[in-house]
Amino acid sequence: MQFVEYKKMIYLDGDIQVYDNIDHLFDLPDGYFYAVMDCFCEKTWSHTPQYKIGYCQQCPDEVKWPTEELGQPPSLYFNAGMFVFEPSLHIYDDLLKTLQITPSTPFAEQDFLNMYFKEIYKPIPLVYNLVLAMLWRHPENVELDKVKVVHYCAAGSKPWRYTGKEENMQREDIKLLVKKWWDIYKDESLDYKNAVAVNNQLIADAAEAVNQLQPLIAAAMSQAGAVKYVTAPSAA
Ligand SMILES: [Mn+2]
Ligand SMILES: [Zn+2]
Repeated sequence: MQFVEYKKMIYLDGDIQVYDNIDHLFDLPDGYFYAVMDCFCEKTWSHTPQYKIGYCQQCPDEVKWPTEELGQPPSLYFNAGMFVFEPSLHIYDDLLKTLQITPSTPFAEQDFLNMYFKEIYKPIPLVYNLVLAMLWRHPENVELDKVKVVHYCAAGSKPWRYTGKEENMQREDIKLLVKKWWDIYKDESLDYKNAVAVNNQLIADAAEAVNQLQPLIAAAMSQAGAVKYVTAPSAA
């Protein structure tokens, strides 16, 4: 699969659910890599200087980046669970080549993609990839009813193995989002097979309707034909 027939695509992790139409993302200007900025506040970030000094790009004014000690602030860093990109065989080859000479880092492909696309990365609003930790780390940035895409990435939040025992997992917003995932999962009208079956039935119904109309259509055609072949007046 090369996908080169597509101009733009949206990658989504398997632990992501889309709750609203996001087609308009395909209309974003070409030439950029779009994704939502990550949050550095959870323990999974404890290996980073950001975490150590309590700096997060989601609230860059709370703890300012100490430029004098640490130099320029780090580039904006995206969560790679969702991104808008332009398929390209050239970039594909170059990604593989670059990977060969890149030392591995704790956030594996996410770190790599951030490094590789640093120059053309453009942040998009967090409604396109709600990283769950945002709910308790930066609640002032989140309007839950506006969120279109939810990323069940926090420890214990995967809906298919949710127990509610891990930290923060008893929050009402989390319970609501887990229920929302199950509602979609159980909705048979959204199943691909059902969709195909429904579509086939519609086609069959339409064909049957045309069959029943056939005598009428034939009659109409012959009448039309009769009109058509009326001899034109010689003077025309
Ligand atoms: Mn994920
Ligand atoms: Zn944060």
